[in-house]
Amino acid sequence: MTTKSRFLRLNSLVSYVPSEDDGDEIYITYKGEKIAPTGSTYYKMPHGELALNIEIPLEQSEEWAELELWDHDVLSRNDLLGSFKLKVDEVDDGFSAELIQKEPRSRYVLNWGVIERSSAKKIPSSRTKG
Ligand SMILES: [Ca+2]
Repeated sequence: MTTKSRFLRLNSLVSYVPSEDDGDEIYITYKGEKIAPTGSTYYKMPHGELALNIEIPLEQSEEWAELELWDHDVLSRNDLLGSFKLKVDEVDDGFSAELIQKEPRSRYVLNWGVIERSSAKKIPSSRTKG
């Protein structure tokens, strides 16, 4: 038996106005955990578009996903720039969401979609002691 799994796909992040003049040091969290970038502390965000190509598994019943966009700072606390609230109950690619700003100087747009994919049987999670 195969089941279908939904994934939130983050296509790219576009910076129109960074909060810092030389560009922000961006990372993204979901449910309190950093999901991007995976290989480094942050993306040095250029003006323009940054490809993300990240997929996040969604719960079957999940209708909304909220992502937080942070700016990493070395000398002060990291700034929460704002959040993206995404309605993920529909399978479709090619959505855009504007950052709901916490930090009024910055303007970002996230290009995203929801994809569905057949997945193999769940691996049994039972374990034997020993
Ligand atoms: Ca910074």
